[in-house]
Amino acid sequence: MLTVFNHLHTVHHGKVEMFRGQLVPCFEVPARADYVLRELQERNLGPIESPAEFDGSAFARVHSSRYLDFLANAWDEWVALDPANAERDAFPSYWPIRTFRSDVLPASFAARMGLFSYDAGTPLTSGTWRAARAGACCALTAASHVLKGARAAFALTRPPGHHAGPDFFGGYCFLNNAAIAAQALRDAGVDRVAVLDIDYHHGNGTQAIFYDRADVQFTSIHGDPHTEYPYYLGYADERGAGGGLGFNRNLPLPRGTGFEQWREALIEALRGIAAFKAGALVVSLGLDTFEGDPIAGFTLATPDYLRIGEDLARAGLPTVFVFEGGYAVAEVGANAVNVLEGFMQ
Ligand code: SP5
Ligand code: ZN
Repeated sequence: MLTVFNHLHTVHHGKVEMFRGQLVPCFEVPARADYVLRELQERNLGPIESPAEFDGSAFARVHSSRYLDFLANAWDEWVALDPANAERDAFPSYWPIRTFRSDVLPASFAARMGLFSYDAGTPLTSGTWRAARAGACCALTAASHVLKGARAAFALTRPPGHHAGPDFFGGYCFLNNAAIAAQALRDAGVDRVAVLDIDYHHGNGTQAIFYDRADVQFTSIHGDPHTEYPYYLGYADERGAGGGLGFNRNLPLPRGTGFEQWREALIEALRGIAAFKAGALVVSLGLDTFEGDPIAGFTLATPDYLRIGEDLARAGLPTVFVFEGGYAVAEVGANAVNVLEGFMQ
């Protein structure tokens, strides 16, 4: 399988994130992508290339222009507030929740930081915009290979994307790489695109982007939001809105779920995807379902990921894989590459 690797990913390197009242070292670190790259090379999974250049128009198909403008300038604005900020990651402190306005774009940087985010665990750093942009280009390049007839392609990038919505960042995500790829497939003439999100955390950003659409079906298997991040979305009764009713499917599972039960949800998800008669599949490939993951609660083991790849292949669809979460750094390479190898067998 061909991999499109974001060689610029290292310029996004958060120092700390807010967790239980403390700033703790980031879980979402550059080494994650490097372990996956090394495993791809060691196991000779296929060619590894750099992304093609794309202008921002494909990003603007799923993100608002005021959000993209904010991201493009955020770091410079942060440093302009205080030159000492160059040594610190930027975090939001204020959020416009219920009863506040979101139509006004405040002049204050802090106020806009909160307007365009939903958690304090997602540091914005000097290289965030450059890394995220190159990552979205990886997703677009992978989609272009599939459009040209490749059976599958893998966008290996960080920061991840599936928590980023039309106009917000969060959950370590800034640009929604999977949504950008799915929209690009649609814009190139694929009538129906299925997105399957197998990260431990509900793909709230992707769901939000496609919630009222019947041309992109979104399915997510994830930790029950009653107890798991992102808490406020990902319940089974979220089925889509308006013309999109019936094209959103959430399969939450309790913390502690093991592979046999998880796989039943996967088979059920694939049944729904088959019924949708998609022309292409985008997989949000999170590996934080692994038993050793430090921030998640399922108990999948490394060999299980081969079987996941085999199950995904049986959908018989041209497939774009997009790297998402997975924080057991030393094992994330073997787990990711097992999915891809299982798929190609
Ligand atoms: C892409 C992705 O996987 N984003 C996940 C963002 C999760 N951020 C919140 C982490 C909450 C951690 N709860 C930890 C319990 C650790 N003992
Ligand atoms: Zn995750």
